[in-house]
Amino acid sequence: MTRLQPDDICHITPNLAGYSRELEKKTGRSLLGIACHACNLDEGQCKARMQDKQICVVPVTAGLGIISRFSDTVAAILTFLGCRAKVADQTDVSGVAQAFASGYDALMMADDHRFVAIDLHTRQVTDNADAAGRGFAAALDLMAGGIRDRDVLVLGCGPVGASGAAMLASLDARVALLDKDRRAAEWVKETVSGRYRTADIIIEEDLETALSYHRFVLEATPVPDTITGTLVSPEMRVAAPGVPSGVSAEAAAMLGPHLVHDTLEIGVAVMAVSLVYGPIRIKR
Ligand code: PYL
Repeated sequence: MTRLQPDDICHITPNLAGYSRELEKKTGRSLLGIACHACNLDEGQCKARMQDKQICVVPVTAGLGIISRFSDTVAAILTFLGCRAKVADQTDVSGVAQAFASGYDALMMADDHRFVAIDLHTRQVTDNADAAGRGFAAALDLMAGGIRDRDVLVLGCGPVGASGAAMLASLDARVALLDKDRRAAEWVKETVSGRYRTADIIIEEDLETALSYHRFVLEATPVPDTITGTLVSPEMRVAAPGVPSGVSAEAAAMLGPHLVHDTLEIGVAVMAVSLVYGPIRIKR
């Protein structure tokens, strides 16, 4: 997992309303709307239940330590969505103890390996990588006007790509996978095929060839410039949860409103909605 830098997130808090409006223009749904779509939930009902959730964000000093503004930004996203969120006064074990002792419903915390939301009542754990994969797949579904029976290319078969591929398969897309490590793609194909009616998942070998005939792309690699300007076509729609983004600056400018990318917002929104509604089964 690529570690976020303060510069990757410092713009988020002051721009949450603007970002949500931008998502609405691109996908037809707000930040909360995309998260609800990812969890197959009604946005109105979800909004009403968000305010019942008290979530404690616990800063973690382990490993490479605190990322400046990380916890504040997560709390700001949760607050924007309508939850009651607060950053713990203390870090690590003391922060976790505070979350339990003060009666919070859930906590969120991240070290260098995992970023999780834990429901303190049900013990449900939601992983950010899984949430981001689902959230961006949902955004792609919306940008496509329905991904059912469409060909979708998933670039990168790590945890985010795997989750996105599963979500897209659950929506009955025809999924193609590409990873520089073919075994990763084979593992995702096997896992997703086992869960969904998806005997038709294919593995692509060559990036340029695959991009030449795929209109819908989930870019889930952490490799900058995976999609460059020369590989972009006017009809392409790209959802890019990768950190750093695999979409080059030139490609991003060419895609314009047909690209959804962020570093934290959609993943955190899906985590929050999952907390509100408990375990989500993504198969429709
Ligand atoms: C959460 C993200 C998504 C992308 N990369 C992941 C990352 O940066 N993980 C590290 C998070 C560390 C947070 C730090 C803190 O401030 O509490 N321990």
